[in-house]
Amino acid sequence: MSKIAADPTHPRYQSLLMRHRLEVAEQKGLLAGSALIAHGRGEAFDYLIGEQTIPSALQATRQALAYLSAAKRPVISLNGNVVALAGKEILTLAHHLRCPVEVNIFYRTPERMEALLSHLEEIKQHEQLDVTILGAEPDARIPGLEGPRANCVREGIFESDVILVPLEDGDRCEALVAMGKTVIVIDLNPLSRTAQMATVTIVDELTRVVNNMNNLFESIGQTSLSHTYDNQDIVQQALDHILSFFAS
Ligand code: PTJ
Repeated sequence: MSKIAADPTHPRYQSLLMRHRLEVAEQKGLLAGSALIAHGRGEAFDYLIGEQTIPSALQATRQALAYLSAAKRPVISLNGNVVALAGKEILTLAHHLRCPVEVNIFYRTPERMEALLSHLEEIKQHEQLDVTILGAEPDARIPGLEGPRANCVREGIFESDVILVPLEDGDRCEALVAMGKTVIVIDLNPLSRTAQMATVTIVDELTRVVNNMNNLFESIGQTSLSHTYDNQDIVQQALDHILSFFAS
């Protein structure tokens, strides 16, 4: 790690740390070719929201945790960027929620699947977490999607009632909603189709969200579902926050 990235007092420490994690993951073969472009887009939006968890995002995070805690068959879907940026933290969340994770990637190759699954297995052993890691043997398909990205595991994504899919693409989000699932997404871009389509949209940076969820879980246990929660309004509040950045 470079000297600057290792210095927590550096004003861009978090951003440098995330970039470093991606560099390491790239060397291990965990990432898609366009992973860094996707991250760059996320960084641009994060800059506009002030690199902080805004109140509407915290509201969405609480609602998401309530859905996941109350679910009969919750699952967390993982892609290359998510494993690279928050592998340990997201396995800890799954451990708290007693739910499986499923590696389910957009740019699917056997080599990447193998690298991601063994990387997660290493974290699980090292941290002594009790989590089922799925994805190695897909045996079902998400209806309405073409190609390998429709592949999934029956006891994981396919039969889940509540699914957390950080950094999801619009088509898959739409297909999962069409299957009748409660779909929770984390996406810094409130304008993305994914953000517009999900049941709960958390417009915040992935690692902040997962840390917030773990902290909430460890401090208060479960959060309760809000019956007045309005996801369109939550997304609008994120957009308004970004617009206020330009007005200031
Ligand atoms: O590992 P794979 O093969 O599944 O591929 C993963 C990527 C992310 C490359 C793939 O899903 C992809 O191309 O994603 P998109 O369509 O570029 O969408 C990524 C979305 O995530 C964008 O809207 C970004 O703004 C957002 N984003 C990127 N980094 C973060 C983020 N949102 C929250 N936290 C981040 N750290």
